Amino acid sequence: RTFNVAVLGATGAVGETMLSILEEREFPVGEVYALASARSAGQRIEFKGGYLAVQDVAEFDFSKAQIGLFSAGASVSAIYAPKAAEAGCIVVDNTSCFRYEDDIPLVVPEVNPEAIAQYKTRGIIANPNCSTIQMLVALKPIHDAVGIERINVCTYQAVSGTGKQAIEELGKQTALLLNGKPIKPEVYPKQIAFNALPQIDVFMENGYTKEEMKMVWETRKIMGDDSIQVNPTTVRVPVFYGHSEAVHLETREKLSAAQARELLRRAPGIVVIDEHKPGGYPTAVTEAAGHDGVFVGRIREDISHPRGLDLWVVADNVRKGAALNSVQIAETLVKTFI
Ligand code: A2P
Ligand code: 11C
Repeated sequence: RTFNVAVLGATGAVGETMLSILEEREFPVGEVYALASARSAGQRIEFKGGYLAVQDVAEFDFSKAQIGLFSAGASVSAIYAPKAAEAGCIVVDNTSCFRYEDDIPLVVPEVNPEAIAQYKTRGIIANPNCSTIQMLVALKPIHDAVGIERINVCTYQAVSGTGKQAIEELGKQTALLLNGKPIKPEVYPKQIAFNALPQIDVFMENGYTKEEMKMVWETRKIMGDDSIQVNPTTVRVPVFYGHSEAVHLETREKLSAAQARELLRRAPGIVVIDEHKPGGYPTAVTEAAGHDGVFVGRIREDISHPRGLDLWVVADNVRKGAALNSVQIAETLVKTFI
C-alpha cells in the first residue's frame, strides 16, 4: 500500500531534508507534492531521480494527499493544517502551532509512539522542537529506570534551526569578517559569526526565552510526567548543522555512570561515544551532522550532587530534530495506526 504525501515548506531547510529522507528510507510514497508559497511555485526539486514542481499551497487540494509533512512556520500551519485534516490528509506538523493543545499528540517515536493513536481526534500530530527531541531520546531510558526529578540543560544550537536565511547569514558574516570587512546583523540581533548568543526565539514574561520554555513544556508532555523540573539556557552558536547540549540530571534513585552508559548503549536511536581521551566524545560537525543518531558522551556522576548525572548530547537538528522525526512519526502511523 502506498500513500500520497504533501510536503509543505519543501523549499526550506527542513522540507528539503524531509524529501530526501522519504527517498532514503523508502517510505511507501505514491504521489509526492512539494508545496511552498506562491514565491517559489514552479521551482523544481529533485526527487527519486526525477523532479517535483513546487506548487503554491494556497491552491493545493489536500484531498489528494493522505499524509502531510508541514514545516513552513507556525502561522502557515495555523491556516493549512486544519484545512488539510478536514480534507482527510493526516498532518505531521513540525511547528509550534499545535504542540501544547491537549488533544494533539506530541511525539518522539523512541519515547512515546503510543501517543500517535490520538491523531484521530484532530487529524494532526505535532513534532516537537529539535532541542527537546534529542534530549528526550537520551533521557527516556534513564527516566524509565530510575526516574528523573530535575534537568538543568545548556544548549549550543546551530543556525540551521532558524532556517535557510540564517545559514546564509553565518556564511556571509564569516567571509566578510575574515576579509576585514564590516558586517550588519540581519537575521539575529547580534553578530553570530565567532560569537555565542544567549537568546533563541522571543523573550517570555518570566525572563526565559520561548525556546527554553518549549523544552520545559514539551518534556513534561512527551514524558507524560508533569513533576519533572526543567531549567534550560538555550544558546545560538556559529555551527551550521547539529545542536549540542550539556545536560545535568538529578534522578530519583541513584544511577551510576557505568549503569547509565549501559542503558544508553542498549537504547534505540542512541550512539554512545564516551572514552576518557582527547576527542573521545561526539561533536556536532564530526559525528552528528548528516547522520540520524542521537550521540551521547561525557557520561559522568555529578561531584556536586549524590544523584546527579552529566551527559553531552548531540544530534543533527534538521534530521533527528525535525525532518527525520517527522518521517519516523509517519512511518509508525502507517505501520501501526492506519
Ligand atoms: P518559500 O520558499 O516559498 O518562501 P526556511 O525555514 O528554511 O526558511 O524555509 C521555510 C519554508 O516555508 C520554505 O519552503 C518557504 O517557502 C515556506 N513558507 C514560508 N512562508 C510560507 C507561506 N506563507 N506559505 C507557504 N509556504 C511558506
Ligand atoms: C532553533 N529550535 O534551533 C529552533 C528551531 O519550535 O520548531 C525549531 C523551532 C520549533 O532555532
